[in-house]
Amino acid sequence: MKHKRNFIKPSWHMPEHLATSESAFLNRRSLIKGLGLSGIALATPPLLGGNARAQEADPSASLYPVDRNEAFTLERKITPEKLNLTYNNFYEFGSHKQIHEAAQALPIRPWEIAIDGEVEKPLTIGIDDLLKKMPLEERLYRHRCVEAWSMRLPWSGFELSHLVQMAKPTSKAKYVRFETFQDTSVAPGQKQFWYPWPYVEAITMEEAMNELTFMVTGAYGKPVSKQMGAPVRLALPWKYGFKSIKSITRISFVEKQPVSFWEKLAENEYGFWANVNPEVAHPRWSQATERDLESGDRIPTELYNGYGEQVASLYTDKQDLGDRLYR
Ligand SMILES: Nc1nc2c(c(=O)[nH]1)N[C@H]1C(S)=C(S)[C@@H](COP(=O)(O)O)O[C@H]1N2
Ligand SMILES: [Mo]
Repeated sequence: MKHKRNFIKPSWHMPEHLATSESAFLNRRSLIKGLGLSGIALATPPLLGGNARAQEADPSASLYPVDRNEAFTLERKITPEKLNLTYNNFYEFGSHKQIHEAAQALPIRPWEIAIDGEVEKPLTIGIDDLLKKMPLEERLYRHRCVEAWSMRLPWSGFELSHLVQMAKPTSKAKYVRFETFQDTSVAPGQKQFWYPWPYVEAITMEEAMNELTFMVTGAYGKPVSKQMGAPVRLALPWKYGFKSIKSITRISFVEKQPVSFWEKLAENEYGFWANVNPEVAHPRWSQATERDLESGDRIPTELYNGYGEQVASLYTDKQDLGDRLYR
């Protein structure tokens, strides 16, 4: 018999309108707007922690901005950077949206990424060496959280397929598994033992080679911020946001399907595939519409978050998985 572990539910285990941290945040925002103070009050404050390394300037800053790839554009406007910098999901720093100050404690240099598993030669590479090898470009992508809020942003980075080519996986490699850093001395959330740290996500090799699968190293024309997953995170715009793992330290090519962080916690709600689908409700809320973070407008959610043209073919042979493709 399977025994379900009891754990404290994150805010997105509640119906969205009951998530207090979020509604408190939105009220604060409209209050600030009303006072005309948004620029001052919402600006990210200077670093508060005592970690000297964390305060160093990002050595990759001179690489940005990079040229935009016009093949990836949007109909609606980009979500303001300030909103993106102050409304985040990053459970390592707390299970609410206002983790941006806490995340500044994360040291992002030196930052090594291990590439291992079913590859010709496992290796460890520093982020700045990796950045030199990869062709950087900017793309405008949508982002759809499983909690039913959404935004649009200009990511900079490189296609994961380039890294896969560099890694030379063997024919045994069927999945790519990603792991986030683990360090309780900087990430207080990781002291919450009921979560299965470190954060892990995984995709199939086919998904990894898809042109949409993007390794993000920058946003809004500069290095990606710590709260958004510096120095490197994934962007899988046709999947729910939790698949887009932040602050990656290990990329493994593996034979068996890995179990991801949220899947371990609640496999019936946050499955391996997690493709956006308006017709398959989360067990506790509808996915038919989403709330645009900036305007608050409810907009219809699209199948594969609007990226069907690029990714639908990945799943034509998997329709027998039914709802499991979507949750
Ligand atoms: N390591 C790690 N990666 C993560 C998360 C997290 O808690 N830890 N949250 C995920 C979720 S649920 C979402 S919606 C996005 C949020 O990215 P953003 O804060 O840049 O909007 O990051 C994803 N990646
Ligand atoms: Mo999310």
